Amino acid sequence: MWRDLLPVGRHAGSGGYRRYAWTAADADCRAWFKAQAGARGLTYEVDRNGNQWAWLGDPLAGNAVVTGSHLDSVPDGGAFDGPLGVVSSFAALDELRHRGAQFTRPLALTNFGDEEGARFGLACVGSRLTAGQLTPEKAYELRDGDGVSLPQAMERAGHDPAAIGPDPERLARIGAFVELHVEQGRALDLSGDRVGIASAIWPHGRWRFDFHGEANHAGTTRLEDRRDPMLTYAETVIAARREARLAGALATFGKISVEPNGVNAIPSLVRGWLDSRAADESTLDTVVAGIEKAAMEHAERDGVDVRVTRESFTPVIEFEHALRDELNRILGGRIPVLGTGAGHDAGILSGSIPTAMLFVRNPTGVSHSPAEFAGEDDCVAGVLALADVLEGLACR
Ligand code: HGY
Ligand code: MN
Ligand code: MN
Repeated sequence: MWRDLLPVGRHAGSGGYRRYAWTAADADCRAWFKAQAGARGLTYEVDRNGNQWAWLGDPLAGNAVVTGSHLDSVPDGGAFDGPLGVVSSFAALDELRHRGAQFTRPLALTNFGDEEGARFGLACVGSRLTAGQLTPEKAYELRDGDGVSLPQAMERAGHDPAAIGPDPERLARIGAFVELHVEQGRALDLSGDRVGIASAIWPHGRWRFDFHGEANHAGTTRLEDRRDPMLTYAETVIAARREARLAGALATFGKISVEPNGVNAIPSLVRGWLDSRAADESTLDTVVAGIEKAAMEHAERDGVDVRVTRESFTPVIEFEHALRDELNRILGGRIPVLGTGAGHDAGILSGSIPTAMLFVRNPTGVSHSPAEFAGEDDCVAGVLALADVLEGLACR
């Protein structure tokens, strides 16, 4: 399964993945998921928001145990972030069938669409729509870098955008959702464990900073006559690092767009996207406020106008303790429980249903990079742990 998926959406030059929502690469990933479901005789469906489901047992019976993750990637992402959870779900089902496990609850395997938000800028679109945390109206406003709207992209990919929206009936039929994910950090490498359980997800958000300056000639405009937004942007990036360091938080400007983006032209507009995360919301608020304040002060000095728009925000997620402790009990009680700064569909869904996460050791901690890696032994340990958890939850 793993090898079948590896080449899909992989960029030859970077070795990274470009599996963006509703693109051809995404369609190939979806076709792979449907084929794996069919090969196991599972009942396949696509829900109103484009998430894929593969059912064993009656999808309408209720109290289902669901496991899965996402197949889309960040630009030049790694092979494991998302796909490891989906492949492990199918492999865990194979293992349970090998064990002759008798299911007493419906089981579903899922691929949640557009988790990374790489194309339309908002993470976890499939699960947010389903959980009612993103309204169809707001979803309709999302556009990619070429101005293609989310509904247009869905339509071109063969999914009816008119259907998108909350799906409380579906969520009401789920008793527990467990997502296995490669760890995006080194806690398990440092503790020497193959598998961990999630305790919480840090609050995090995305803010777009628009720096409006004055386009002019790079070769003839005196420095004192410039209103250069790139200068203000650069000062803001430095301020972001300072604010984050002082607060023990995280702040990243990873994406920028420049107009007109000419080597010999002072830009008229620089857009920078801030991703900031902290262990608690008040710290996060302080960090972002500090960065905004610095941006305004530098903009004042540079004769630049800056506007900040919050594009997404996810409050702190505390995974349900009962399910978290049940997983630990099933796995022998000595599994490390660790927090994370990475967002996940399980985090979004935790507002609607009991959810939990299993992490698989990532020896370097590197993620959102072609260098992302997890060893086969650790991945197998993850599959067996997921199989044990599913057996403990759905086969008693
Ligand atoms: O950004 C995140 O934390 C996740 O990878 N979507
Ligand atoms: Mn990710
Ligand atoms: Mn992920």
